[in-house]
Amino acid sequence: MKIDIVTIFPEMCRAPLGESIMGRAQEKGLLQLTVHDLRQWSTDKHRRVDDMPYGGGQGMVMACPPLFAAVEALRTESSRVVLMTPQGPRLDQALVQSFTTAPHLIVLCGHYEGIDHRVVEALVDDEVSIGDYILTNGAIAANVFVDAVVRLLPGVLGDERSAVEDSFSEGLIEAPCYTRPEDFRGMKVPEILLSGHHAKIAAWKKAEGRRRTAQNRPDLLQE
Ligand code: J9Q
Repeated sequence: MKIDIVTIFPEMCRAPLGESIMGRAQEKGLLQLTVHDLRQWSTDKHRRVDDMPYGGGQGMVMACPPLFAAVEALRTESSRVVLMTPQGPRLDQALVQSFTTAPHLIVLCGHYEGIDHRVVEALVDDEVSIGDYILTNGAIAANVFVDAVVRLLPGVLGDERSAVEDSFSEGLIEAPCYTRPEDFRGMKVPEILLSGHHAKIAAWKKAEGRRRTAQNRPDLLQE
């Protein structure tokens, strides 16, 4: 998969997406990631990419010309243009899945109070929010989005199983997990996990997963 991220804070994506599994996905040739500085498409002598809002209001608005120039330079027939914005549909695992078959993603990161709506209307295929809270800029959200998509690409995770079996892929939270020591300051690992009864352990994990889902995420149980 090819991914181009367009942001005024390229370092905010380069470091996080260069580490660990995302870094290895690139070394393995499974991900071709380029992080672009939007200012390179600014024609303003001060390299400005934003301007005052028409009709008044707080803050600045990201202007059309640099964003149009960026997308027009980067897009091909097969590109899907994604805008990180708190106004988009909320990202969940099903929406993440839907991006895994795209050969090319162009991820636009908004900043400031907003982005000229003509960008959304004319260029953007998908608006994506990573959750109901306000970030300082879209590059933070882009890291979350790219990580969630790329880890699902074939060959990216060493252990193919873990992509499918992780929390949420079955719509429920996982059972709690433990490692050595068996007794830490008097806090003991549940007996059943030490028993070696694989069927009983599986049943316990399923029940604990359900219990934790009901406790922490009742919204996941109401389909
Ligand atoms: C660009 N808060 O928030 C949640 N998902 C995306 C965002 C976001 C933000 C500010 C700018 C994206």
